[in-house]
Amino acid sequence: MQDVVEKVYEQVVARNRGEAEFHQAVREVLESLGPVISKHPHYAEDGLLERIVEPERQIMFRVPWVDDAGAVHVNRGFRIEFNSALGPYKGGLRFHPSVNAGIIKFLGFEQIFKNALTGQGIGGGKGGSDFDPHGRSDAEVMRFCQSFMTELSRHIGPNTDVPAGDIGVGGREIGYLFGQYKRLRNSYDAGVLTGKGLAWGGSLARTEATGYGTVLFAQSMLATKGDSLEGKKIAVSGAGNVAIYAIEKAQQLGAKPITFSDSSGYVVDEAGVDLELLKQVKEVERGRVADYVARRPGARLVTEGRPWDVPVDVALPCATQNELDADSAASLLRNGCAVVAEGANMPCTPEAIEAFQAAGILYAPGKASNAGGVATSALEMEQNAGRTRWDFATAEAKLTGIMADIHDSCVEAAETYGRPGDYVLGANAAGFTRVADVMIAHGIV
Ligand code: NDP
Ligand code: 2IT
Repeated sequence: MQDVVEKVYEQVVARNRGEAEFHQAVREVLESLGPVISKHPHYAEDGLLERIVEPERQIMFRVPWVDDAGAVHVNRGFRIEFNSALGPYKGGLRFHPSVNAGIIKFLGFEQIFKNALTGQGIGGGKGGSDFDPHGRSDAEVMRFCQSFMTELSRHIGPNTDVPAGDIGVGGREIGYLFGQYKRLRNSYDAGVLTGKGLAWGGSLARTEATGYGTVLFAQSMLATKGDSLEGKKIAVSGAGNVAIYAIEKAQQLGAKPITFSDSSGYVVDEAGVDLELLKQVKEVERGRVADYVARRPGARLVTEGRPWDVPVDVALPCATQNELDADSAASLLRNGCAVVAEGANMPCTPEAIEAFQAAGILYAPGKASNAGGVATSALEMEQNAGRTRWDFATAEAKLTGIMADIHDSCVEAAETYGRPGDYVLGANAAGFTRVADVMIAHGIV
């Protein structure tokens, strides 16, 4: 790392003790900024770097709720409003027992640059809770969401901060959150949340957008080599929103996804994933991956490890952070995998990324390849503001155009800063310069 960025990194570590994931996300961005600052030293002036790594506002609150048996639980709620240079804070809410300030901060930090890459007017933020929705009844999830929103509602608004879904937060949770917000404010502010139901302000293609966008990005990377996804075998991790729609788009483009996973293990289905069955098990029944295997002859369940040992051409990590480490990367490379596109946020460890880059394969960081979700959230906000509704084809065409533009911005920035084909440098440099130019225009705030 260059001296100037190294100093900023050391400050981040000292001021945010023990927040390993946040340090990791900051380090990756700062490492990319060396060549940018060498060429344009003004980006290191006026405390710009020091300001960009410090959230504008961090909110942490108590979320008390009562379970079906009458027992009281106390969870912790978070909203990190990281950067509003480009627009209202925008980013998802994650409900998972592993959530803490460092996790939300890493996600909020990534979101700044991801949102900048979309070219839309959205700042960066993230929130969530250490609440675990697994095994909870609808009524318990509703009471939790109502308590969470009772506090969060003071801090958000269609022009201030616009949350959406992430791990553990899908259509059901967004519904309960919206219902409570509307009740507290006595105002139908559709644009305060995205990922809404289609009958009450949601956008067609938002459900599909993150997974679809990730696969479209992989297709664009392959196109730079005169290749495509047609006929490629794919390993997908996760079995949630991102994984399911990555599998759907990959199948539409003629590829063959053969794995998916959840925290109980991974499934290998050499015949190709039966998507209708997977949706039935995961979206309708909220079941486990074993329920798929029980109904699918030929599919097998592996309860140890992750799907990266299965020989494939393309890997799409779509579950969670640091789920693909150096050993997994070595195994993918040994088996001839030539494309990795991140559907999740920060799923590959720094050592895995280094291995992919050293091997010269196509590797896309999540802030570029999974930006289709938030981009379509911004399209949802646009429809809400105009009190209009586009059909599926219109929304999907816009998503496709945005993903192609993000891909091209990454390629161009990587070339500008002397590392053609380096999508990490490309995404960080292109995202950073968009935010930084506006921060400079706004003065020292
Ligand atoms: P979901 O909650 O719909 O699905 C998450 C999936 O990942 C589940 O199968 C879950 O299994 C698995 N998973 C989560 N945490 C772990 C863990 N610690 N260990 C093993 N498996 C785990 O979430 P999404 O699909 O929405 O999100 C997946 C990833 O994509 C996240 O990194 C998220 O930040 C990112 N992302 C999501 C976007 C969106 O629009 N939803 C947009 C951009 C990025 P289990 O149910 O067993 O926990
Ligand atoms: O990580 C992400 O980009 C998301 N979870 C989606 C955020 C959003 O506001 O749609």
